Amino acid sequence: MKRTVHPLISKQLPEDLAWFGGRAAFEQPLHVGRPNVGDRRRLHERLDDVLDRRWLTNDGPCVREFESRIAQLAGVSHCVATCNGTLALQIAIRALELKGEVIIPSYTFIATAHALKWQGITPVFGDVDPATHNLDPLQIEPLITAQTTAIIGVHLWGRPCDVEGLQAIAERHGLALAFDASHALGCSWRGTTVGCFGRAEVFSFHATKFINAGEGGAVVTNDDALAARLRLVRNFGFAGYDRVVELGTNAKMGELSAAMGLTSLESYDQFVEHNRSNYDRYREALAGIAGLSLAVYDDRERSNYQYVVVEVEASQAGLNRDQLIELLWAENVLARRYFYPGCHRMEPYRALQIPNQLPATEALAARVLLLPTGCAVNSEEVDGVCAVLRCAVAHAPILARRMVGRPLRHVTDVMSPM
Ligand code: T4K
Repeated sequence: MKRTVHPLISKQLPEDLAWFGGRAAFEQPLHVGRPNVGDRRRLHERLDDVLDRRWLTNDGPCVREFESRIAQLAGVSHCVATCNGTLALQIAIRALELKGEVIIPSYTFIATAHALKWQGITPVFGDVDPATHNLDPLQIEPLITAQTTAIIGVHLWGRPCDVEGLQAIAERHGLALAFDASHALGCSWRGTTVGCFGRAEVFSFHATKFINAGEGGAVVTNDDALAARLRLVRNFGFAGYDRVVELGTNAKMGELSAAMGLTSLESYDQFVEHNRSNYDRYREALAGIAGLSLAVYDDRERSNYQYVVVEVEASQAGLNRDQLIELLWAENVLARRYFYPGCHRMEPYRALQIPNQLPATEALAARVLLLPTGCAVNSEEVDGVCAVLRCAVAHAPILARRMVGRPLRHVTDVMSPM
């Protein structure tokens, strides 16, 4: 699909904005999670090989190769590939024998919480550090009870958790530590690649991730026994043709997904480079816009730069996050409110929460805006998105007045007090 910024469209005056009747900046929607597509020819070759072999799933050669490449990339001895990241979390939780209560952040994709609840385990939500958006070790100890069995940190946006801080608490209280590393393939913390931390880490290879298998996931670990258990649980608990030795499920990755994943991995450097270049462009272009701050990736670490995350300080920008989303969608920029409104405000967790318990999470859920990036977004389009934001903030007082009382078309639910 060809998508261009309209060359003659200027975003200078309030009436230039599409929400107020101007022409939209983009003819086609600009998405946050447009899949990266690698070398099609290689993909087609691989798919032909899969079909020629007539081996479509159940530990086929593409899956095994994919596992070995991911293990190598993450610097671990084992990778167990799955059909998606959610099932990877579920089999990790099962194989680690977690039960009772597990502490996780609420500021994450809902799958982190659901993977626990699905197995009768209560997710207990810890608050995040407003600077890193990750689980704050200082908030965890008051949440530990006799039922707590583990902490699962989430390396949000690919920025790793305070692994050492979480490890110290886990050790002090005899808890398992694992990580939802869905965003963090190839990222590092203090020079060590994500994958090596805790008992196990989980990746997602969903279409919207920078390395994708269409749908896919993986658990990685350095623990031989755990890896063997993960393989059993992934495949119904089969230990041989006719021997089931434990309660398993079907979480297997198929060959077609692995073929896509392998092809994606071959373009790893190019994808990261493209993300990095978009991120740098956003950083430059957003720098002077009042009230907008870009979440920064630490230059000393390896990052995949797959998310462009902006925090909106409404008192400085003159417009709040939801008003900016509204203006952007009208321009065909489909910015997102990840991870609004926080898992603790979603079902089936709402009833368990105490109001005002997660102030940093609540603040982020109201401020964070994700902007389009990935290989489907080029630098000219980044400039187009930033031009809309610059225009909006420059005319914020007028726009805010005009928007008052007019229903927001694209932002349907607004966070209310708990
Ligand atoms: N833990 C964490 C921390 C996660 O972020 C996730 C997934 C998981 C666990 C679970 O992993 P998986 O079981 O999903 O492997 C998307 C993804 O569906 C989800 O994988 C991802 N996190 C989450 C952050 O984002 P939605 O609800 O935003 O998806 P959707 O359909 O609105 O798509 C996002 C954007 O991408 C849209 O603008 C449309 C565009 N898109 C999407 C697809 C699927 C495309 O252009 N092409 C496509 O094929 O959740």
